[in-house]
Formats: sequence, C-alpha cells, structure tokens
Amino acid sequence: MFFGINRKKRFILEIQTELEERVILVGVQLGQDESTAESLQELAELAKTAGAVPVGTVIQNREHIHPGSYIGKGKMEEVKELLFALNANGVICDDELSPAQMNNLERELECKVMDRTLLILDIFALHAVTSEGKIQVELAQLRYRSARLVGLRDSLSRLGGGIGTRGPGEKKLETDRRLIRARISRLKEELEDVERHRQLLRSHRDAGMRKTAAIVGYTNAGKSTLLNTLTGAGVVSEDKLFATLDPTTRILELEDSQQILLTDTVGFIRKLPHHLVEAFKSTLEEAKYADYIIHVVDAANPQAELQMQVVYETLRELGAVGKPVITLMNKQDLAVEELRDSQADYILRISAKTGQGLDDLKDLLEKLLSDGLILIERLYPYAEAGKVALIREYGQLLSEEYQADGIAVRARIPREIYGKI
Ligand SMILES: Nc1nc2c(ncn2[C@@H]2O[C@H](COP(=O)(O)OP(=O)(O)OP(=O)(O)O)[C@@H](O)[C@H]2O)c(=O)[nH]1
Ligand SMILES: [Mg+2]
Repeated sequence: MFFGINRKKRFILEIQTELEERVILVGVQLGQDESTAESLQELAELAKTAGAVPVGTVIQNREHIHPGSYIGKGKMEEVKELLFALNANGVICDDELSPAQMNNLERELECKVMDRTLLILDIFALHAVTSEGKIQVELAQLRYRSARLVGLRDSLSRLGGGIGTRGPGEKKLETDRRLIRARISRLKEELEDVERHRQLLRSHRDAGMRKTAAIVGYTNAGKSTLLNTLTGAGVVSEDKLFATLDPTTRILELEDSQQILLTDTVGFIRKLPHHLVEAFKSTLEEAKYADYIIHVVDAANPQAELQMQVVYETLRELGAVGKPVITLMNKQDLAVEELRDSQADYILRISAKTGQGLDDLKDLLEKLLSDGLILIERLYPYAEAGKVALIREYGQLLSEEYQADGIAVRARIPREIYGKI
C-alpha cells in the first residue's frame, strides 16, 4: 500500500523534473550593436514568466544572422557543450527563427528549440482572458506554427509540454496543417465579428463627444497600476511581462464635472512579433482612436530610454500619431534617473503606486479638456431641459439658474455637441 503511493509520488516527481525547462538563451550581436546583452536579460524575464529556468547565455558576434542556422557552426558546438554541462534541455533564440533555421538548429542541437516569438505567444496564451483575447492569441499562434510544423513538431514532442504547447484557455494547439488552415479561417471570421462589435462600442462611446486617452507604454511600466490608482478599476497589475492583454476603459472624473475615458491596454516590447501585432490590431488600435496618448515610462528601469523608443516606433506603426502625448515618468518612489522625452508634449514625474504627481496629471487633463471647449451663456426654455442635461453630461456646467422663463446656463461645451444645443 505505502509502496504503491511512494511509487506514484516518485513517478509524479519524475514527470515534474522532466518538465522543468532549463534553457540556454542565444543571441546574435550584429556589428557594434550593444543592446544584445540587455535584450537577452529581457528574454530571461520572458522565459521566467513562461515558467522556464534560464541557466546560461551565449552571444555570437556576427556581421549578419546566419541564414541557415541563426548562429555559425562553431558557436553551435559551444551551445551543444553548454547544454550538456548545464543539464539544460532547450535553447531560446532572441530573434524570430525562420522555418529552416529552426529545423537545422533542432537537428544539430538535438534539444527543444524556441525563439522569442514562440515565448511571447506562449505568455499571451497564458494571460488571455476574454474571448477576443483568446481568438487573437490562437490566430497568431497558428499562423506562426503553420510555417514551422516540422521543426516545431520535433521540438515540442521532446518535452511533451511546456513553452509552445499552450493554447489559450484549456485548448490544445493543433499540429495538422490542413486542420490548422481550416481553424485559421474560422478564427478569422470570429475575430471579424468581435472587431465589428468593438467598432460599435467605440462609436457608441458617446459618438465622439467624450474625450478619450489611451494609456500606452512598455510592458511592466505601470499602466494598469495607473488606471487602478486613478479610477479604482481593479485591473490585474503584476510584476510580470504582459499581465494585461485586454483593454479596460474607465471614466475619470475631474473637477468642474469634466470627464475623460481612460483605456489601459496591452504593453509593447522590442521585437513584438508581427503575427501578434496583426492579430491584436483592434486591441492595439485603441491608441489610434484616442484623443490623447498617456505614455507611461518605467523611469526606474535602466533601459527606459530604449523602451521609450520602442513605444514611439510601435505607435508610428499603428498610425497613432499627431495627437498630444503626455509622458509620465513613473516609479518616482524608487531610485530613478532624470529622463527626457523630446517627443512628448508634456512630461510629468509620478508614482502610480503611491499616487505622487497624479494631481498634476488631473490638472493637466482638465486644462487640455477645457482648452477645446466653447463658453456659452444662454437661457433655455423649460421645454428644452434635455439640452441642459446634455451639457451636464458632456460639458462643464459652470452655473444654472432656474428662472421664471427658463434655465439660465453658463457652461463650457465641446465643439462636437455645439450644434445639438
Ligand atoms: N515602486 C513602484 N512600482 C510600481 C509603480 N507603478 C507600478 N509598479 C509596479 O510595476 C509592476 C508592473 O505594473 P503594472 O501596472 O502591471 O504594469 P503594466 O504596464 O500594466 O504591465 P503589462 O500589463 O504587463 O504590460 C507591478 O509590480 C507594479 O506594482 C510605482 O509607481 N512604483
Ligand atoms: Mg497591465
């Protein structure tokens, strides 16, 4: 009896150690580019978020990435020896591998071969909550997979689990090419439905009468924390990469009965997989349709400068340009560097966690909102009380006086509703 239980326990333990992914991170440093080591540090964070244990790093200096095998022959030997020495069972390359590179590496190294994209897709799969998020992730995963079935199948069957095998929710990812194609077109249709719905929501969101600000920034910068502190939104905020995938919108009440809609959304990262950008287009585009961009920077991160560049590049790719940018140098409660942002229209130093500087942010938003408003002084007959309600909802009602012949109103209103009142 006891013997049986112990055997079972030992068996489970064996499976657990077998499933532990001990990985070596591999990067290529091109010419004088000095960010490779830092990029690998970030890759290590991504690996940990996906449940793997990074045990070593290898960097190769090359003029260009080896087209057939990502790294050269000699380096491959080095990685092979390191795999053995460190008792590792997989490698993760810091760039997206072509199908050929993946096959060749997998054959030569005889271990599970992964890349940055697979890792990010995996984390997205673990964190997707809403049906929209799940469809988007699965679509991106399947597109990535369908081109790499051979190398991936060998790699993924080596451990029988772990990174690359997770689908959104409980779903097992398909590995049959024909089935994948069918599933992709089904998902695309579903996504179109969801996107239509999102468009509708967007247009309903007060038909453009209420101003919106999109909270953007590098992953882990503190976007969700900011929304939570400002509005008590209750969004998950964690010291994890890509904690948020689904956009959350909340109303922020300001002085003089002004309001602005704030949307927290998915974070950016360098080398964001293009399949993800494509699949998450409708989510990412929240920034494109917003009136203002609130750019949250983790000012305590040594890589803050580079992260800011990545954010601006991504915004440009999404077409979210030509609107006022408020940059928030966040985490001022920690040791931070004096950072500049030449691309921002306004810069504030804040701590989303302690609330420091958030009154300044509210003041700024109030000012921005009032600047676009028109001052009116008017007497509305009682029959037109509905117009006063409209002003109260979308404008700043400065004073209202109930007189014998109607309501005397002083208010600031957005241009968009001027015609209606
Ligand atoms: N010390 C300090 N930590 C902060 C501050 N703001 C956020 N954090 C921490 O930074 C981590 C990431 O915060 P999130 O709000 O989840 O970051 P995010 O930008 O939403 O990240 P993703 O959704 O993963 O892209 C969490 O551990 C927060 O507690 C701050 O002002 N000071
Ligand atoms: Mg978040």
